[in-house]
Amino acid sequence: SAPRPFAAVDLGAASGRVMLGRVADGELSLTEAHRFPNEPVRVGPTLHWDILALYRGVLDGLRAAGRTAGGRLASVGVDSWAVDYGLLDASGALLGNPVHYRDGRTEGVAARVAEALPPRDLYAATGLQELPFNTVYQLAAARDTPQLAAARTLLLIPDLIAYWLTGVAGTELTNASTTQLIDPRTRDWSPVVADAVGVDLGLFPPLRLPGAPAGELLPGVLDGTGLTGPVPVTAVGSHDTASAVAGVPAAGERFAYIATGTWSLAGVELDAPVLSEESRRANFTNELGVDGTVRYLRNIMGLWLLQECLRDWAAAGEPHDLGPLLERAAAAAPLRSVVDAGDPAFIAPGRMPERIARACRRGGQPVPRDAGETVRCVLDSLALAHRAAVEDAVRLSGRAVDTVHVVGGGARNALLCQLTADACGLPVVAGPAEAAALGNVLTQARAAGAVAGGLAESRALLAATQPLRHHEPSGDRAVWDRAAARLADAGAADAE
Ligand code: LFR
Repeated sequence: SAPRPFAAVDLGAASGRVMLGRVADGELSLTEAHRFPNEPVRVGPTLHWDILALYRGVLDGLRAAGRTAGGRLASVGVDSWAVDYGLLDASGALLGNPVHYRDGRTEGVAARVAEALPPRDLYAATGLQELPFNTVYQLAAARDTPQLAAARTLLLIPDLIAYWLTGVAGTELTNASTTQLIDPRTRDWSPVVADAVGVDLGLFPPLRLPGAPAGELLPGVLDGTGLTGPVPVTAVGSHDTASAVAGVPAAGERFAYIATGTWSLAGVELDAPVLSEESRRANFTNELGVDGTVRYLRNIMGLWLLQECLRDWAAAGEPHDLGPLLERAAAAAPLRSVVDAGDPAFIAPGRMPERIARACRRGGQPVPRDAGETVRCVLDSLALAHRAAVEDAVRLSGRAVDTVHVVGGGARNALLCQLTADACGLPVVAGPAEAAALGNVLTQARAAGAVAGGLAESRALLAATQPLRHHEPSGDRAVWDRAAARLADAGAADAE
């Protein structure tokens, strides 16, 4: 009989999915069992994840996966976005709905933490890019709340889902590295940071590594999903970006990657962190990857800018279909105006077209006149930010690259991929779009002995089996230099 498939639960900020991965004799295929929207809910001032709706989506997905697979799965792995968490009380009950990283409660908190621990010391200890929503800042914002006082356990989102599926609590390392409480040199907790910020590390269950066993589906879960036990759950790179990087179909090590979805995560894979002051000032992060790797990358706003424009236009009664809109963007004048896609001012939701127009005006650039021009501005700006991140990663790490791999949802956006190739002056290999789910599946398959070798062998399997598109760099790179200079001037004028 055919070998049992692996189920990858992959929760993104815009949607969640359960994918079935089949691995056998040099073959690797991925099919979608179930996809469901991820719709945050504002209650009072606070933006929450609808965690039970997401968990229902996971159960529906496992049921659908089971139907396709005759009720039998080889294993399940869970990944999601990073930094966010749920708190459990002493009985294991969830305390409140997890708060969304785009919630405003962390405003100004980084400055407060900086008084206890100077940014350069925090960076030297954790190597993490300062983003307002890092778990450390969320916990500092929640300090002295009754909820945190009642909490006995903190579970990052994928660990929370895994806990509900198995009853086993753990803290997967790649995602733990986004808390800003992990030292990337020891790949263990940093008591120095925890003490300085007043975080109780005892809230975190033991660390576990990608590939480690993470329990079995509980009898109630098997019942509810029609699966036949035992079904093991395997820790994967539970940070979706860690799984996406594991899912990059690269050969060798001379490559940069850009994991594009709601965010663009652009950088290189290293063996050791870069913790220099220069790296901190360049806003580079050292997140941990599977197999002892370091994901040296920069967080860039990503397709969030486009998603939020679409949401705004639809709410205003002028919905746009993405296909025609991208055609208009492709036909629009290139690099007419660009915004800083790394600017934290774009993190919060709402009124995105207006905010983009304002940023253009402030930078002394023409304001986009319609939706097509707005989308062109977004994609040009992303390509420009991709280029800066790739160049800085190369410069700061000393790792030379000759190819840029674009994976994740943005790999489907041919215009974005071509602009990225043009801006970087490097060939772009686009795909797979479902790199996170594939990285998730491959980590499980390796743990089960269904795929031999390490990351390199898994990547060769991806390259041999997944459809990829190639974009050669075209045009004059100097136009990108000029756009970058324009943006730098605007930023300098703004800071004055
Ligand atoms: C991408 C991602 C990024 C992380 C952001 C917030 O989905 O996981 O890596 O910085 O979401 O968690």
